Amino acid sequence: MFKKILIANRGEIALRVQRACRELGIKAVVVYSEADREAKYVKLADEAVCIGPAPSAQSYLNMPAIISAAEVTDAEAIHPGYGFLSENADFAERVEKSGFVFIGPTPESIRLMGDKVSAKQAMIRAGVPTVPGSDGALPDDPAEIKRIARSIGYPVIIKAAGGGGGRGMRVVHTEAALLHAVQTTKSEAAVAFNNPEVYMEKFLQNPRHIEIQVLADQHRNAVYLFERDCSMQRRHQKVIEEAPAPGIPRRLIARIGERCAAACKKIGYRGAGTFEFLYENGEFYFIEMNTRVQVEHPVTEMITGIDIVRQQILIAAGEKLPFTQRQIELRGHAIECRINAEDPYKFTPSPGRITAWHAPGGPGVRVDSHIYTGYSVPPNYDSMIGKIIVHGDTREQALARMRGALAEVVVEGIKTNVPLHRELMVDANFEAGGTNIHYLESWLAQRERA
Ligand code: MV4
Repeated sequence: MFKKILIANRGEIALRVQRACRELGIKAVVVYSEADREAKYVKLADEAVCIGPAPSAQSYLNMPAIISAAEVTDAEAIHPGYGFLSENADFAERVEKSGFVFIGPTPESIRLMGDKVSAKQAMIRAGVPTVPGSDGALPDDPAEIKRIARSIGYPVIIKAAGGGGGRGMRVVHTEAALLHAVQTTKSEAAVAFNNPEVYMEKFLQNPRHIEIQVLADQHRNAVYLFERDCSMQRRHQKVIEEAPAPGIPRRLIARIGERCAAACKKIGYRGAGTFEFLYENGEFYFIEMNTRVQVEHPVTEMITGIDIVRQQILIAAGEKLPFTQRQIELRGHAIECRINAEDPYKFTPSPGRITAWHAPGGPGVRVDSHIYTGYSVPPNYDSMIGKIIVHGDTREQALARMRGALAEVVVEGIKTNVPLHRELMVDANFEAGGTNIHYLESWLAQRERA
């Protein structure tokens, strides 16, 4: 096992990885920017190395600085967390070329999934159902593009191969608008992703976003850890996640989960990963794969009892998965509310000093956060400052526990979205379960009018 790991991230996930290291008896090195110097998890780490000024381009995205930090501290492996360099194949490659272990998939897997066209083709070959669409990237011939759209049927969506997570997409409702939309998406993609390739899919109007968590080791073993429902989102930022997904037949999840695990074996995937699907009218359609640990991983940990970050580390060290698919049981229900330093209704960032922090607690309540009374939320990064996760025997119990946790929590000195969560937890449609990806935005628009 590793003796020392470097954590190439910040905030709650840096603390989360540090906790996993401590439990495994592994020393944790954190890197930090000048803006994060005072953070408690930085002081709590076995060693800490400043890698540059506040802007992430000069610190958390600074590959040479991070690799040098691993060299000077004699770390053996690097955990990238989420965001920043976590899905950067070049970084994974440089980490390994420098003699460290990248705690994640191979650079080849990251690259395969980073290109959404090659990712989709790999999934089709592996037997994972995908959204009906173009066979690979769109050709240049206008007549051919029109023919493809006609055969799919309008509305269609044009997506950049280099995009993902909602970047570089355009919905097209009529043939009259098609070619201009393709051209514009291509030009934007050439600039944004340095790759003009685009592909076409049937546009699904009211899907849910359901994702399957997987773990795969370096010995051809792969399992799925059920699903998460991440439909409650605004502008591609998830706000609430839960597991299992309300109302989806368990047999269907098992079938799709088995396909995901089989796909992992087929492509030689290793580490933690997430298969993102759109779910509409009882059908699953693969859209993208994330090759990192995700913000919402705790809801899966709560329903399975499996520590995903611990498993990432063990897999990277070459160990075999300590369980088979049959041994993984789903227990109860979990819900996560992301706590953001922002105006709860205008969504403008609200960085600054937290003058009071009181964390909720009690049975089935987990808080993943690096904040404390007196902590200053820097203005330079994502506004998420932590997560409240609850678990219950049933969804109703989990909901009741989340309502209690949100009633207890105190964050003073900055604005947070806690008031928004308090309202959503008593919303009749959320309570019923199964709302789609447009629900939150229409709920907010409605609220605005009222
Ligand atoms: C789609 C779609 C409808 N039909 N693809 C947005 C993020 C990116 N991961 C894929 N996205 C979508 N792809 C087809 N064929 C609708 C979305 C979408 C969405 C997906 C998941 C969660 C939130 C979303 C919000 C708007 C659009």
